[in-house]
Amino acid sequence: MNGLYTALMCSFDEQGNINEKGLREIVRYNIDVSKVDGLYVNGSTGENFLISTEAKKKIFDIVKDEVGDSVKLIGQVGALNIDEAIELAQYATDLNYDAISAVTPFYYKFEFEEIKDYYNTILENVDNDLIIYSIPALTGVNMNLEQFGELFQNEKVIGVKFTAPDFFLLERLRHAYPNKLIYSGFDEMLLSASVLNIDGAIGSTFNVNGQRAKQIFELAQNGQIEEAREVQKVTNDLIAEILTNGLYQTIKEILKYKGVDAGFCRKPMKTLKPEGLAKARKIAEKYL
Ligand code: NAY
Repeated sequence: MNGLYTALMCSFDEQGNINEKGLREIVRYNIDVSKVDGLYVNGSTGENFLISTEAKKKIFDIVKDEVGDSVKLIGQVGALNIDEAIELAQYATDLNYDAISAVTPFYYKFEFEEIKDYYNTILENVDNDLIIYSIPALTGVNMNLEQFGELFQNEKVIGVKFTAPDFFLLERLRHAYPNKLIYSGFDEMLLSASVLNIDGAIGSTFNVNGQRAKQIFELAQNGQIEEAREVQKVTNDLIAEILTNGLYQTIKEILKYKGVDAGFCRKPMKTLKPEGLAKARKIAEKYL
C-alpha cells in the first residue's frame, strides 16, 4: 500500500450529476499519464461531502470498473451518519477496494472516546483495513500521539492520512508506529514529510502534477534532497497559483486543457468566471 495516491476528482455536469465518461477519463489520466500508485476515492477532492449515498456508490463502482486491479484503491467512507459510513465501507469492501478510509467525525465537538467508538464500530461491521483520515484544518479534530496510538490498537487500523502541517507530531508518529502506514496529505509539504520517512502521500494536485509528486517522493527516498527541493519549488509555484484561483475548479480546468472531460464542481462550489478560466489556462500552459 506504499506510494503516491491521487485524491481523485469526480467529473460532474452543470446540474451536478456524475459524468461517467469524464470520471473514467480522469481515472485513466491518473493511471496512464501521472502513473500514480493508487487512487483515494470519495475524499474531499472528490466533493464527497456534497453528494448523496447513491452517488458515492456509483463513483466507487465506476472507478473500480475502470481500474480493475491495475492500481490500489482506497475508498473514503467517513460520514456523520455512522450507518451510512458502515454501508459505504461494506460496499467498497464488496467491490474489493484494497482499504477503506474514514474522516474523523466532524461538526459536533466529539470527545475522543466517541471518535474511537466511531472507528471501532465501522470496523466491527466490515472485513477490511482502515486508514484514518485526519484533516484538522477542515474538521477541527486535533488528535495527539497517544490518541492516534489508541486508534492504532485496533489491528484493522493500518495507518493515517496525515493532512496537517505539524511535523513534530508527524515525526513522533513515525517513530512510535513504524508498522503503521503514514501518508502525507498536503502536497506543498511533500518533501518535508518525505524526509521523515512517510510511506506515501495522498493529494488533490496529483490529478495534474502526479509526475512531479512522484519525483519528489522518490528523490527524497534516495536521499537526493537538493534535486527534490527543485521539483518541490516548481510544484509549490504551481500550487500557490492554483490555490489563489480556486483549488478544485482550477485542477478541473487544467485537466480539460489536457483533454480530459473533468466537468464542473458541485454547488455550492463556485464556477470560475472568464478571468478565472483564463488564469487556469495560463497555469496549465506554464506548468503542464
Ligand atoms: C482529499 O481527501 O481529497 C484530501 O484531503 C487530499 C489532500 C488535499 N486536501 C484538500 C483539503 O484538498 O492535496 C491536498 C490539498 O488540496 C493540497 O495540498 C493543496 O493545499
